[in-house]
Amino acid sequence: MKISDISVYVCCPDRNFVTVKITTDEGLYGLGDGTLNGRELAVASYLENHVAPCLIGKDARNIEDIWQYLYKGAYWRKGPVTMTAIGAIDMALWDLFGKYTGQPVYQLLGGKSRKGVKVYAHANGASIDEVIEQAAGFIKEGYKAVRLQCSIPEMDGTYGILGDKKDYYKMQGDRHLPPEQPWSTRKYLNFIPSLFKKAREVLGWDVELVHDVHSRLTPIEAAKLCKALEPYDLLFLEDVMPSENQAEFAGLRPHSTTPLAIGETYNSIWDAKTLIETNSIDYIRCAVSHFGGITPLRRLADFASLYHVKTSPHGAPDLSPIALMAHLHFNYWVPNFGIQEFVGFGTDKLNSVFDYDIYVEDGLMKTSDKPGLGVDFDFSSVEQYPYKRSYLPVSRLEDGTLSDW
Ligand code: KDG
Ligand code: MG
Repeated sequence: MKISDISVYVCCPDRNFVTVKITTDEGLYGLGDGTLNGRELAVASYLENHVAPCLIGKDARNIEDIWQYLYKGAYWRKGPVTMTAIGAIDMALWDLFGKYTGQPVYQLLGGKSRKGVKVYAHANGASIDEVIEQAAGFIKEGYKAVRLQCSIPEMDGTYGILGDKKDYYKMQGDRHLPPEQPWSTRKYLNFIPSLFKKAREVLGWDVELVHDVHSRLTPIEAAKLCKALEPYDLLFLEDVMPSENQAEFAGLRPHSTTPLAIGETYNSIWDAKTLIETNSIDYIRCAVSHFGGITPLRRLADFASLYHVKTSPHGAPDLSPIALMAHLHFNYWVPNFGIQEFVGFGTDKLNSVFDYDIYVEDGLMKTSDKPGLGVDFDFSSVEQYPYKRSYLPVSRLEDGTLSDW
């Protein structure tokens, strides 16, 4: 089964997605997600100009060799653009191999380890009551875990806590440039424990609660927050500090038993190695797209299992349904599975472009047994919903200093 064509599609059904299609001489095709929020065209160009020409004629079944060829063979290793491109190719090859063998990908990975994949929903709001009301709605629908994010009083529009009021493109203005948003660590730290206090009072203790700090704290601030939230028994606190300095995380452990999660910006096992082997985290959140595909994610999970670290792949709306399906298959199999982030089924436009085979039942995400990843793509969407330049917001302190986000 030789690779005969690799095509890249960039479309914007309410937000941008990069989709890779690998076609073989047998007429089968596989799909991969190459979306890197705010840098979509860089990945598309890397794929079209640097990756595709090298792969034509290769046997599509040699998934591992192709991964090594693109990773080691390029000399320039890691980095989000490169690894997202490799991730898209790897996903498409697993999809293809599934179609070729007539098996769903989870079966090829080693079969199902569970009945379904536990997910956490997102409750976002402008006030504590709004967030809790949303969370209660999810619990009623059967979700067993919810992430709570709330606007901080007197802090206008901070990314990650705008909830339903966020219009992604309007935020970026007529020139389509990164929106700038204010940040005050003091206001945040003063406020956020009250959200979880009220959540436990109203929602009780059965539901698992998650919160994402978006990498905004220093080590001592992070320690304060971990301690302050300890009474509310979170499933995990995500990205409590910026992700570069792995060694700093070990310093949080003596302060608190609040479980920690990180990994959505990691591109390689080397980004997480120290964190894992020093038992500094509890959940590793690397994504199939930005981490270079199913092939390295499997290696990471096996390594993490030695240290009791569970997987919790990133599941934001800027990962396309192809990545969501790849996570679903991976999660069905992975022995040290923790939980999957799930932001819902997307907009009507998105669902008219991607045809993906998932449903959620009693808080568990499931799929039927279609061969491959179980996802298809409307290739005409490129003309119908062309790419629109778009950026993530930039965060500044109240005095204007550029800050972590
Ligand atoms: O592109 C960045 C988003 O995917 C990210 O900010 C979302 O942090 C996020 C999450 O946990 O879903
Ligand atoms: Mg996050």
